[in-house]
Amino acid sequence: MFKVLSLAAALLLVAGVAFGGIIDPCQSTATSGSGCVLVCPAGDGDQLSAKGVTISIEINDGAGDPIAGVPATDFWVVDCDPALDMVLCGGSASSNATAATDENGQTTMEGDIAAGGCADGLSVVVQGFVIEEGVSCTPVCLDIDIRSPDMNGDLAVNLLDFALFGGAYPPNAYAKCADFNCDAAINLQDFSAFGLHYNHDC
Ligand SMILES: [Ca+2]
Ligand SMILES: [Ca+2]
Repeated sequence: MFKVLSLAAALLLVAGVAFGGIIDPCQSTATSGSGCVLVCPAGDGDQLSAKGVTISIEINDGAGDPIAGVPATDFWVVDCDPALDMVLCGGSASSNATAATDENGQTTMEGDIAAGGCADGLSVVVQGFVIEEGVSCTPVCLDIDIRSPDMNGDLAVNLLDFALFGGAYPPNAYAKCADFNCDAAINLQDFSAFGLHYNHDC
């Protein structure tokens, strides 16, 4: 009996220690507007802020208390749906927060994302954990469409991508990943965006 009680006490102690100051992805939040962002492996694509999709982040512990001082470099974004294959350039360095979390546990992500490939939604990662929501703690998927001249996601914009782009250019069938400004048409505007990033890589 004593052993059981002391085990329970030890567990409570561990739980108590773990509760404070440890990031809880489900108690944390990530929000943004909806939009379309062109990314390039070279990191010279659209700024999230310029496209109206600045990501607001709040980091809390298991008790719902804010955690200050989480470094900017501990944040990055990933494709909500791995099947759409957005590929990050430099991994976590591809998309950091603007600053460490403040006393309210808050920071933002406003800059560019160094990446290739295509995505129809982004999740925010903090220290390797995807920020979650709801009672079932499911990953937050922000309504941000990612398009890149690096269409095959090998982190270089070259002739392979040009062939893919050409394959989606009228009169060929529309392919959303080649619609770099998400205006439901593939035309000279998209071609111009492609040309701007030709030969770019990480
Ligand atoms: Ca490529
Ligand atoms: Ca377009």
